[in-house]
Amino acid sequence: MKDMQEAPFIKEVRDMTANMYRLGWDERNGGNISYIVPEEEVAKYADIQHPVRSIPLDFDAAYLAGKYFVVTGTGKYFKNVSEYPEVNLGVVRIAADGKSIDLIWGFADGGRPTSEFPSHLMSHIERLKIDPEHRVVMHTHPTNLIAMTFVHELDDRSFTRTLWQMITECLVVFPDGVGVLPWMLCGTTEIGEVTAEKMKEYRLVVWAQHGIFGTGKDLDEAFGLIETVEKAAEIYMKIAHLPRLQKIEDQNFVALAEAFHLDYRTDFLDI
Ligand code: 2HA
Ligand code: ZN
Repeated sequence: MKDMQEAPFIKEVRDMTANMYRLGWDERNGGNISYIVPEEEVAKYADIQHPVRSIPLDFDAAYLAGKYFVVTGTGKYFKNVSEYPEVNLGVVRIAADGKSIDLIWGFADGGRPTSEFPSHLMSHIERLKIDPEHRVVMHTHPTNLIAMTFVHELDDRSFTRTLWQMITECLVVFPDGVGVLPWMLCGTTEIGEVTAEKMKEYRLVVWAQHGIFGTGKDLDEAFGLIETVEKAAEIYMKIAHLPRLQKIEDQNFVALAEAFHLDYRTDFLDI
């Protein structure tokens, strides 16, 4: 059997967590990733017939029964994932009844998936209903985005408009906009449910004063969405207190949408 630590999907998560740590978004145990991988890929690196142990889930994930995920561990630091993947990551399979998960590999010190795993799984379910290619849920604490949630109103439309107005390409990258939730207790099924509800409309959901959830068909897509939002938030935080002499007008968004054939939230424009 090949070495799981060298599996391409583990290597991708090792590289991504190291990159995100260096951006300063994943202090201490901040942030978590879950990534759907095909059974035939996992089977090249582990004995899928004999799980290491079973871990209970406190909600019904039957919709995802039989699916395999790479997931970061609760209490684990992104800083350490690349060097010690077998302790900080797990490869898990959702059990047939959806009420527990089988650990196939990893969490070698007795660990468990991230405390946000319910939010991840509920978001996976909603995104898969919309896009069968969907694979990744990524949660992180981008600095400028969190700052912006202290000084900007928190409705989806106005938050999205401000982000779009900060960089021309924002409308092209996330024409579907971003959903925004007020401060809520994290790590609960309640925040998972409202996050997943927003995921019916958006690939990105902001948690005010906490961070963001990004989704996509691969790690690059989820990360690319989040880094674009974070860059826009950074520009907002640099200019929010300054007089503005120019802006991107709604007419400019219409021109962009025509040029790039965008399917975008026209109801977020004032025209
Ligand atoms: O995994 O980021 O929201 C730690 C967190 C919880
Ligand atoms: Zn968090």
